[in-house]
Amino acid sequence: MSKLLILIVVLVGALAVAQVARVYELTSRLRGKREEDISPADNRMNARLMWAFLVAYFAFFIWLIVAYKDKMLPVAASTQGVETDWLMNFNWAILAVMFVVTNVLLFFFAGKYVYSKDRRAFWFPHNNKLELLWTIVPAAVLAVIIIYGLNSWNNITSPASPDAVVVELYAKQFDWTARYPGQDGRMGATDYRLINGDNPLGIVTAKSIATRLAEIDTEIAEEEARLQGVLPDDKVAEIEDHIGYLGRMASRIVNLRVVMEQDIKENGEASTYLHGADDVVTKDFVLPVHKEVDILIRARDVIHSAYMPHLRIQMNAVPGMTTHMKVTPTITTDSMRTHVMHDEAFDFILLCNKICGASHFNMQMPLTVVTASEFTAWVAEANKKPFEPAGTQPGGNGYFAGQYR
Ligand SMILES: [Cu+2]
Repeated sequence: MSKLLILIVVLVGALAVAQVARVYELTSRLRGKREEDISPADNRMNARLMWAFLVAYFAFFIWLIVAYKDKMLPVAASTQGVETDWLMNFNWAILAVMFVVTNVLLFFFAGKYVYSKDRRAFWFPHNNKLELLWTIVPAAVLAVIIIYGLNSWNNITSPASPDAVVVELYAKQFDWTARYPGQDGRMGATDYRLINGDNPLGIVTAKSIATRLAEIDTEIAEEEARLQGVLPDDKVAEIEDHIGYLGRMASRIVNLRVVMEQDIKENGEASTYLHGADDVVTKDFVLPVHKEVDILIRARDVIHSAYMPHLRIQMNAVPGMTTHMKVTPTITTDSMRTHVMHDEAFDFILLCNKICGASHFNMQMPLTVVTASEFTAWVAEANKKPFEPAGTQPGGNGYFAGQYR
């Protein structure tokens, strides 16, 4: 209601201003004044207003910086973040100088060179030296920014060192899941066709393949049972379509199994298909301090973006490919709480920074940065709950065994 009132007041105010302007225009016309006749007094007032605006404009600009200072991010908590901050501040410094110089000149000159009938405008068509200056200086500054930026980008995206900690972040609408490589220190292969309730990341193992085939087998059996009932034609067509789809899915999974078996035969222990069972799939995102971390990023459905503002790192999560970025955290969560934020509830955060759907705003996961020894202990504990505990047998009832093998 109050919003409506404000809207009405604003509208009525605008109407009033329009009417006053119209009255002024009509009286001017009655006095025989033409619209383009502007009195020296008017000109002087506009010139003074230019200066007044200049002062108000910069006062507001400085007030903004002071008032919102505490809304800025705290100190960067990774080595890459320090570099990114330097680059950002370097850009801001250049922008600030250009902003102040150009705006002061613009409004100061607009006020100073108010119309005077004794003064002629100076005709200044061309100057090679000036042209060169304002081409070469910005080009040189841009080159420095781009070369420095490319260098930082390469530092973040180049291959990680072999002893880096590896963690995978898996994005889907609308949450994150982390995966650690488990006891063997290697990530297992994944395939989206194996995704189900127990295997949210589609990790490929002999067992997960058998389980998924059995699941599809059950689904087909259920659909076939539905066909036994009395159904309208369109429903029958729909179910037959679905059965066809499930069959194609199953034969692709059988292909995957062939590829897996071939890979294991060729590469033996080195095959990525042998490293998935001990992977740790978790909602706890924990990283060690002062150690290089290689973050692998995948997405299930649409493009998301893994963003850790306190570490100043971000990378898109793209369906169908694995992106990665390196980060070396430099401050633990505990130190952030006691020494930086003075807030016992503070947590680092992983956010989705790509508008990916209705609940995008809530797509986040806390990140805990711990000391090296705490991390070792955490990993040991996490490894006790692998994706597939040792000794479990491949599931499935063998429906496809005869059909596809
Ligand atoms: Cu998202």
